[in-house]
Amino acid sequence: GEIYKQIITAQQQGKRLLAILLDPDKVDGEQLDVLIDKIGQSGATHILIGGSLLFVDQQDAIITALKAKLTLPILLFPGNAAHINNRADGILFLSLISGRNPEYLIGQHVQAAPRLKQSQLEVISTGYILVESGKQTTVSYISGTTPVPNDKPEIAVATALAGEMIGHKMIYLEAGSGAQMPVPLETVRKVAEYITIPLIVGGGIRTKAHMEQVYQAGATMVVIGTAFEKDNDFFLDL
Ligand code: 1GP
Repeated sequence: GEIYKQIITAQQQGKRLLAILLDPDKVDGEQLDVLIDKIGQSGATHILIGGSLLFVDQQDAIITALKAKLTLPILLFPGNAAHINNRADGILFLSLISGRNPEYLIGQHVQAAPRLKQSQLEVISTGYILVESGKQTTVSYISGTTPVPNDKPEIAVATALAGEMIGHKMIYLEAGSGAQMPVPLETVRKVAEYITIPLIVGGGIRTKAHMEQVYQAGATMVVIGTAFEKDNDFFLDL
């Protein structure tokens, strides 16, 4: 439980955690060394790896290369049970609690559990809440679920509270990778106010000013994927 303990400590001390999300399908294998150096210089505290689909079979190679150079904890951010990889340090065991598709609430988890039991991965149960963000996102389409309406923070709050009461250890408010509209700050603020477990926020965060606002609103961890993918120097002046 080391990774989760550190996240809880950070939350208690009001420290900000920053995760870089690497989607294996979007990583240029030829540029991996450069990318890893940039991650090392970024100030990130965690690396998330995963995506909805895996076209390119390079998750293993990416994790191996990351481990050779960096000591940051690597957490799987899986699209389904097939994406489990024992080389990572832990897994966000995501339950898509904003949706009503049993496959992503419990089905994939049943398939994953025996493999996770045999692995060394630290399993961190995470209530995953998808918030409407303009154009339909991959995660909404693939999961066949409707996100929480963007102008209904109270639904996000009730969902997050239910997630905490069910026993999830963290809540992840997600607009979806490359989202047109990120999770509204008001929603982040209200959810952070009601839950006691750490709050992760990601999707469509493109500027450092916006990152700052998301932390101010109460996020313990901010996740940046696309902005870093497009510009590997995104974090340099952080
Ligand atoms: C997606 O929250 C993450 O699952 C990151 O989103 O790619 O938009 O930064 P971006």
